[in-house]
Amino acid sequence: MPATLCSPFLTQHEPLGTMTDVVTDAPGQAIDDPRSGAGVVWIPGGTFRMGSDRHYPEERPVHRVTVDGFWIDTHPVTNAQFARFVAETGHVTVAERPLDPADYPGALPGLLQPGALVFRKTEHAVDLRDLRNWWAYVPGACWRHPEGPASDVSGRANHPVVHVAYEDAEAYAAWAGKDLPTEAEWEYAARGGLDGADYCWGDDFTPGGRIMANTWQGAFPHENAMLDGFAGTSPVGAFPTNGYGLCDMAGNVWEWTSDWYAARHPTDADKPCCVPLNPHGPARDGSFDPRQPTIQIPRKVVKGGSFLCAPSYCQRYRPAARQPQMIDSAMSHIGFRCVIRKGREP
Ligand SMILES: [Ca+2]
Repeated sequence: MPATLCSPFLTQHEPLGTMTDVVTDAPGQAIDDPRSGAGVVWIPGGTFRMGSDRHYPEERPVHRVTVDGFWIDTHPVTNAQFARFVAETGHVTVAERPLDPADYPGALPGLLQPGALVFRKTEHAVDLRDLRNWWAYVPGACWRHPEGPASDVSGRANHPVVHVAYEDAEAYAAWAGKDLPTEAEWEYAARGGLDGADYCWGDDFTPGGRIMANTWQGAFPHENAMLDGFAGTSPVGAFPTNGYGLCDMAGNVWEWTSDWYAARHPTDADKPCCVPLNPHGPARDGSFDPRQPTIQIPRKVVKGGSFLCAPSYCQRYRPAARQPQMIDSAMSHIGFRCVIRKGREP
């Protein structure tokens, strides 16, 4: 197996040590998390430049942040891992539960059946300002049936689980003895030690012509050239790892973080002494969507972009990129990974 590719099977069958063996200033030592059996890597703490002043407005301003060291899953939680969690706990995901009409004033009855939002490639070019052109609410769609009741995850055990709302991700993390990452932790890990770089691997999107992440090639959303080999999600480990040995920190699926969303980052600290340590994001009440005032569902930050991010439409396959997501959202391009903070090692 090439050293630049990560594999959950490598880390599951060839553990390199235990969590307490790890030298805390050295990154990249993948070991088994003894609770969930997932590969985790120690990310040494440090200060980095979070955000970007060169891309979308919500990524501004660049500001310094310090995070303590933490463990993070080497890849997004897979269908196989999520299935084990469900088998052991009986967890029923948000997308599988009946909806309360009180939470969705004005919604058509057909939209109140359990289900999830499924991406559908269009036949031709559409108005890119209207997401309804390619997102369909599909009753019966859920993590077990990603495209609807007639679909399943056979052959996709090693793909990231999708259609998980925030509380599903939280429940998984609690079961695994972990937490969801803050946005700062997630971005710091995604940068892989390349402070200030545009991408997880440097400043060139396709170094030497190589596609480094599962994104969308072609004119979105009607022409998926699939030059990376994948129309939808891909198995974790199909693309090169970043400098910390992490898979899929760009593309494949968006990943939940624990931070509430605000449309801008805080400004940079005036002095090194005042750089925020382990920030947890802004307050919940500011996270609501101002364009939809009748919907009072708070929004968390998701990171990393997905297989739907295209240079022509959404260049969010970058560590600084971020997007707000209502916490009840179950979509075919959102998954998650977990962290373990110091002092919580099993
Ligand atoms: Ca792709």
